[in-house]
Amino acid sequence: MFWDEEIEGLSCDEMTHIQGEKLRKQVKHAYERIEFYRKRFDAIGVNPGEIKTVEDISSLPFTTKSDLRNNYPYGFCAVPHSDIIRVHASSGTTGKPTPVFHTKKDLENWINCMARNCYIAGIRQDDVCQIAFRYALFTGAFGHHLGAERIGATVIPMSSGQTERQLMMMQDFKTTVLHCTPSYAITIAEKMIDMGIDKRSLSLRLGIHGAEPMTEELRGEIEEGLGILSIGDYGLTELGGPGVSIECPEQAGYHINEDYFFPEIVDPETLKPLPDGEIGELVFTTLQKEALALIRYRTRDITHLERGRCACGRTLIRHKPIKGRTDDMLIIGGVNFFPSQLESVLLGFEEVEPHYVIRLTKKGRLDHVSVDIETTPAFWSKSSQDARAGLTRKMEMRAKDLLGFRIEISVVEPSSIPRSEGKAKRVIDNR
Ligand code: DLL
Repeated sequence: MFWDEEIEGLSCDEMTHIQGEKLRKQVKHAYERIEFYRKRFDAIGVNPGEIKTVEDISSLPFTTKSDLRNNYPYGFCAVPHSDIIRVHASSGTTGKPTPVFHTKKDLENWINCMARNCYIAGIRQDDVCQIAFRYALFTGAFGHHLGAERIGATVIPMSSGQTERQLMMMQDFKTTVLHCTPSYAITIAEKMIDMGIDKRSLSLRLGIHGAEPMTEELRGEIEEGLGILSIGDYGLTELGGPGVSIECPEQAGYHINEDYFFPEIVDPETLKPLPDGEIGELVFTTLQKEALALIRYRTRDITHLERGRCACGRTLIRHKPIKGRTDDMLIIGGVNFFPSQLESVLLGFEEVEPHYVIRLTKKGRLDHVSVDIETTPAFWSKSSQDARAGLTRKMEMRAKDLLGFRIEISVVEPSSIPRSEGKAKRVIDNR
């Protein structure tokens, strides 16, 4: 039933014990091999020998993306460069990328994490997996490719884009699993309608979607549009990419590979650890890395943790869907909110499609938020000006109830907003 019988059903005590052992070694490795950590530990008077159990982790310093940037490219590399067999990097388009390095063992561990994740999601040997993440420095495609291949499934390395061709391959090779971002899944579902392909004529049954947030409403659109079960998949380049956590078919939180990544939730302001169940910033310490050991890495992602056996039988600790990132949080007129909260409101209306942009501008000294959202083709073609104005009014009222201030919403023509093949850009800040 499980990919890793010994790990996935461990009791909390057993897991904590294993984590403690691994943490001790990882901290020693980081201290001895990475100058940045040696200096940080010494500066705050922490001796790695004092770290004996996971409870001791709170005495360790945090690591941020700026720390990685300031030590680009090899400052955090804990092994001789000749031991590195693979480099990936973040998908950001500006500035220097954030790299991740793999030794042979790191790559093998990544494959195991990804195979475990693909298995947890429900992939089996007789599946045909179409990888529609981009093959590039970006980790998404390679991770999914390696994991599905390790299970023994058939892998089609399509990369993202060429949506008509994606659909042709799905038809001809009877693809059962689609791996891509949630926004690209929506783009594919829409193209299917344009091409007159009936979803029931495809063999697709499962989608694994990650690299960007997926609200329940967006998941509903994907499941309905493609006729599949949609599973959320989480990770970040700095930790290797995907392979950190994944949902099982219960869709009740993301099981973390906690024998590889030790999770904490901290208050992003005070950096104090928060108890299970409280919402805060997700922080990870790697437990088995050779090349890029990271201590208390601040992901900026906001969520909470939940312990206990899942209905799937696994005990791996779960995090809830990511609400947003601390650096994506919008502060308008003193109110903090995440784009995902607004998305939930908008997609609650059946007259609209999941294609929208949020624009932030200044009106005088005040921040102004406006949203353009496409309607369904049926609504657009049948509705009068009054009906469209009535719909925007209803959406604006619902948004105001949630956020407490007015957002200007316009419904726009179907297909007028650019489609995404990777991570969607939904917020344009012109302030
Ligand atoms: O997006 C790795 C990945 C590839 C994960 C494919 C899953 C599937 P980065 O480009 O470094 O790496 O971006 C990492 O993306 O800190 C989150 O803010 C966001 N993110 C990733 N997965 C999810 C998810 C890859 N399931 C950043 N839900 C992370 C919400 C996600 N946000």
